[in-house]
Amino acid sequence: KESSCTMLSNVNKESEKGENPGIRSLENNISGSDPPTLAFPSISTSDFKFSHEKAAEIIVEMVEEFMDKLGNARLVMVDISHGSKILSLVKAKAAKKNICSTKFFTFVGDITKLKSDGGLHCHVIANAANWRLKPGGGGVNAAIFSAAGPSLEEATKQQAKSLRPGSVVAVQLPSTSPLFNREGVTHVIHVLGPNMNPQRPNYLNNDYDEGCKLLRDAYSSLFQAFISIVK
Ligand code: AR6
Repeated sequence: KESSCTMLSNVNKESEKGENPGIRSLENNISGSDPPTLAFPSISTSDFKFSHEKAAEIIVEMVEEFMDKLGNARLVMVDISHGSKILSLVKAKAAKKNICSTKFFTFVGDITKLKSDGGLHCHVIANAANWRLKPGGGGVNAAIFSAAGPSLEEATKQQAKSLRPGSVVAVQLPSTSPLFNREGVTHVIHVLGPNMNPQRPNYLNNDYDEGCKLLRDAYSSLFQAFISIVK
């Protein structure tokens, strides 16, 4: 198990040129069929104003906890911006731990165009949702609902009407969705993270004891839901 990870990460390093290490060559050369992959954004750290430092700590901790449960599946943390602070923090923290770099890595790109723009096929993507599970509102939520088309809103409504902070709902994308057809995304997992923005619902008023607990719950539920989908 360990040797196959070492072998893969060497290939990964050798082909590393820019911010996104050797994804195309990994996909083309090593795996005939893509390993089941979850792409997730940093939950709560933009509009919800959660501490980047605390979030990075929790992300790496939760990824580490789930490593052994992944089988051949992998987790990819995505951010749209090249200067992403949270991505750099997570990358640095993950490098200090014994985390297999082919089972977990960071990637710069639009989560709605990972395959078409980035050559990275992700079967499942996570959304940083709002409690009403509504489209719009900016950020990654607006991008995913817009790229997926109205069928995502319909399919979501059939699963749940609202979300509690720290919880998730997994939605299978109807085959009519452009996100399914163009990007090969089969599921969207909506995640509601803790909110530290006084102008948004469920404001935690800087209570990071509760906030960190809820963010751990959110990632744990997300990774568990992904594993249930792909196993
Ligand atoms: N692709 C990849 N990453 C993205 C994209 C994209 N297209 N767009 C944004 N990000 P946010 P939150 C990154 O604010 O803090 C919404 O209005 C972004 O850089 O989307 O959990 C909802 O309706 C950041 O790192 O989510 C909620 O009300 C990360 O995605 C509220 O915002 C999450 O930023 C949720 O706030």
